[in-house]
Amino acid sequence: MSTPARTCDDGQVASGAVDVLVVGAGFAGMYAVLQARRHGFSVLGLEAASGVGGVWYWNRYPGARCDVESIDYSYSFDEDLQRDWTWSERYATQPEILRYAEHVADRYDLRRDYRFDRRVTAAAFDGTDANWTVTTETGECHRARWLVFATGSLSAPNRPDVPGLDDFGGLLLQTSRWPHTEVDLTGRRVGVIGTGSSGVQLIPRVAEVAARLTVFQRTANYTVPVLNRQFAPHEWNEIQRAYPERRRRSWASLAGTPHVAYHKQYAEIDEAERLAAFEARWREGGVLFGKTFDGQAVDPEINEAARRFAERKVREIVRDPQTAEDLLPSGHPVGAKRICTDSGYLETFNRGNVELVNLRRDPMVRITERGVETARASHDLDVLVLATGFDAMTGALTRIDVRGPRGDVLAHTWAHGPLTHLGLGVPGFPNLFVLTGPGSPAGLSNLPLAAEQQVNWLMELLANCRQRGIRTVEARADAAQAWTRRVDEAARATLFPRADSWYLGANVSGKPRVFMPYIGGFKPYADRCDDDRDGGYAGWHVGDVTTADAEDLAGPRSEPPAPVRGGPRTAT
Ligand code: N01
Repeated sequence: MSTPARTCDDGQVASGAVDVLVVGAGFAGMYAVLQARRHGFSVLGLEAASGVGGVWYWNRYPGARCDVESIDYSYSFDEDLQRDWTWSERYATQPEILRYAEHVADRYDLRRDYRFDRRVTAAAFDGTDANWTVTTETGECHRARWLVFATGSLSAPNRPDVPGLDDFGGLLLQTSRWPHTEVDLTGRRVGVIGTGSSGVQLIPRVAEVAARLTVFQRTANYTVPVLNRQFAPHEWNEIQRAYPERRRRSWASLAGTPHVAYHKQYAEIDEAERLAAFEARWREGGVLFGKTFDGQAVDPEINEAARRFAERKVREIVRDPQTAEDLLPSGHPVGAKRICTDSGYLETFNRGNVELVNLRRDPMVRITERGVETARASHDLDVLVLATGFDAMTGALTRIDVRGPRGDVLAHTWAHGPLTHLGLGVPGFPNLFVLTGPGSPAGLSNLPLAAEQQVNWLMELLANCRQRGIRTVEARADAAQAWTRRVDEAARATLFPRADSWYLGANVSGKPRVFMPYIGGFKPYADRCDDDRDGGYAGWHVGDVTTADAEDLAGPRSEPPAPVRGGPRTAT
């Protein structure tokens, strides 16, 4: 490819070049802006939304809450912040998490470095001055030495390819773009397409008020009651006392939370104890059921035992035998798609105003002006909700026209699946870094901690470059190929590739089937990043402007910088 890097006309450039430009104001982006500032860099944040919060800004559908416990799903970098914020519930709702994000933005005065309502549409690297030029939908251009994409793994909505979607005459909603004003569904005929985490949370809330709710299910999912509860005021003293140890365990864990599997191995115990262990996890509530035993995501026998247990729960709860049958997940191992967490989801199907349409038996034919037509029936609707998920991990980035100095286009480089070194850098794109994206453990970990780990590592690298007068850093092609192979091999060692999940891109038609997140664990990943640094950033070309062709990517072009010690906190 030989497309030249594009530059803005002078009249379009909104400001002089900054050191660091961060795209996105979710948890990763906000922390990147803060740490860039603390490291003494000039920084600019661009955000498509009108405020901070990322996924928690957009996903405002009724019932939205996080499936990671609130006391874990928060930043750990500042003990004063941790002490000053009080979560009201075990699993926080979307409004409370958004309030937390806004509180963080206020506390560190982050908005002063952000421009909102600026959707980034293009970025091009100018090899002559080693700067990125970043263009927004509003036509603004900005220049920066280092470009950090914190655009989120679950942010680009997946609009299903269903014939006639635009013909629908009623109100069409999407969970990931829910209106900011209240939507009154009282007494209306509502249809919901999609039964992943979003649909499973939304459906019970809609059923409470709708005249009639029709759920269009393509794949039944494993769902576990979340068993949410309010925190009592006196609990906070105990939570605060235990926080340091809880965080220490989380930083040393595989998923960024302090939880561990059952204390005995599945093979060592009898059937009664196995069932008791599953029951205990079920009663604990939430996604941990998917990790009851060590090896549950790897060993088909343990996984099958978990499946049988979950099946019994569905049959106990759902009264109509055919509906229960339709709600039984089949064809994918427990946990290989993100387990859903619910508040009364299965019970919803015992209501008289709720109908389940199993699209495997009664396929969707088209959307019409009046509603949804399946092979066997026409369903008239006032409101149709798409709970159809995301073009996950890569979608937010490949929708941006990102061009490197040798004409590489990111969407083309990733056409057969994402190629990254440590999920952080992409060969062909110097000075560009991706946070919580493909090749990182973020999609399978507690995101705020995953973001902190990557940002800490990145800022140490950038500070190091500044100290050494280094203008460019680019992931080496061989390192990226090796890391991408490792991401793939780690997934293949588990049962995860057996499910048509968003981890694999299988939910988006035409997307290559490649397992995208690193499943080897949060702490092992952090250690791998630290090894890379301690090896003198061995996976990167560290030097001046990269003008070489692909063959030249085989070795470092200048002395790599020595690691800077005593920087921000890391996972160890
Ligand atoms: O999206 P999904 P989501 N016709 O992709 C169906 C996180 N999250 O927004 O499975 C009919 O899981 C699709 O069917 P199938 C969490 O990590 C967390 O619900 O592809 N159906 C599926 O049922 C989660 O995993 C929280 O066969 C179609 C559904 O739409 C991730 O976000 C809350 C279809 C999409 O499910 C994504 O969850 C919400 C079509 N053409 C989200 N296209 C919590 O923290 C798609 N579907 C609790």
